[in-house]
Amino acid sequence: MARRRLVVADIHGQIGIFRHIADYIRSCTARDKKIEIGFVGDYADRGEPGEWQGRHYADIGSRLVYEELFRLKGYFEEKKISYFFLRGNHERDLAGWFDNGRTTAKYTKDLENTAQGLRAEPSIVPEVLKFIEATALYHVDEKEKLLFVHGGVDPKKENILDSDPTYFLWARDHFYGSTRRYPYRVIFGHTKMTVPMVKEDRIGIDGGAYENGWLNLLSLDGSRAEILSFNAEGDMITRYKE
Ligand SMILES: [Mn+2]
Repeated sequence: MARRRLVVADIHGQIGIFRHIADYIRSCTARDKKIEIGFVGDYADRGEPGEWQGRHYADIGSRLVYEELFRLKGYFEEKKISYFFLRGNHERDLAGWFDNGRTTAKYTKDLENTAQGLRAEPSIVPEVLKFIEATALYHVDEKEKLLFVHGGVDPKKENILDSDPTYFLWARDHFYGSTRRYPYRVIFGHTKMTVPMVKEDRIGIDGGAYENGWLNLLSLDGSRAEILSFNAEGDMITRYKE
């Protein structure tokens, strides 16, 4: 029997919304410990502004999201709930920023803000870097023929698992717009879609939370996909249902 999965789209430091999703995950897994929880990456960057110990930060949300992720990870381990954290292009950028101050130019200001929020209490930085290092480029279920990835895959590769890491992190329309029939149902984030793309061989779940205030959560039960969306007030709507 197929297992149920809950997969969180690109969080991008939206702590106000993510807290509701974390609570939802805790309540679902308290009832059913067999649910697997997945994250498709882009946890930080462009996060919420706010106060931290009396000081204002342009992005404190990214820090708070990491803290919540670490709490969740501890909870999964304690309760023996399976999970996976994938790497997004923003994780690679953030790690590069801490490593040598260099990164994709257009994100520099956002990364500076994220780094400042993390350095508000710098002991979290090595923990974040360790977390990023442990993230996977993809997660695959060969039995159910499911592939989870941040950006996408190279449609020209016979075995799409041989795609270059740049594809896993960055792929856009040449991947999801391809006429090829993929051998897996590829679940991906990275590209904001007002209407989620749900096809037999691909599901795009990033709704662009940092722009519109709604963060998507895919519930996948066998081949049945349902996309829920949460806002900071804790409202939950169904964006897609099969
Ligand atoms: Mn991305």
